[in-house]
Amino acid sequence: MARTASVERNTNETQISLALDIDGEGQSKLETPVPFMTHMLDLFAKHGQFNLTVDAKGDTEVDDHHTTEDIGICLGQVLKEALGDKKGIKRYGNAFVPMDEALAQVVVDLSNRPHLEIRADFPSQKVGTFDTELVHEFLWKLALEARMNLHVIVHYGQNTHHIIEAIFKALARALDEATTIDPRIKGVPSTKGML
Ligand SMILES: [Mn+2]
Repeated sequence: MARTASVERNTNETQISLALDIDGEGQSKLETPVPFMTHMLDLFAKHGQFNLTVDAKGDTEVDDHHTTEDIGICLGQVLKEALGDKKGIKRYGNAFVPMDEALAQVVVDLSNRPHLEIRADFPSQKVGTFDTELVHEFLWKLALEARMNLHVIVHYGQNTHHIIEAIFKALARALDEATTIDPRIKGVPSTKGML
């Protein structure tokens, strides 16, 4: 069964259509007014072996906040929907990714219990025109809507672009692992019998 989902979200602030194939080939088709997020979504798809389509418009004349946040909401929603009943998935994922001098670790549990822990310092408040505090906003809305437990630890790093890029690559790899179907796992990987 195809593990795909799509969503359309239209508000006075943003208009987003987003589609995800968990079992993809790392291909992305991205139209967003936030170039740094486009860059992050592109490498997220690539390193997670997901296929991702995003067509986003938003009130970036205000700032990138609403658009970044709402892409996070939509990505979380389609991830949850595409996973369906979660039968046979590994559920947990852990990935370390270095990017030059920066080292990020992301650990996920597709637990149906939303939580974000983030241990990361961004030396710069901006990367290009992008406010780095929006990384937290994106990750929290993603975790909330996907109903996953998401832990992000940046062990060290100096360059903020490198740090954020390492986070998104580690997120992709951790989610790739957690969503992988393991033929040894029968049913839902929880002693509760459901996730
Ligand atoms: Mn880069």
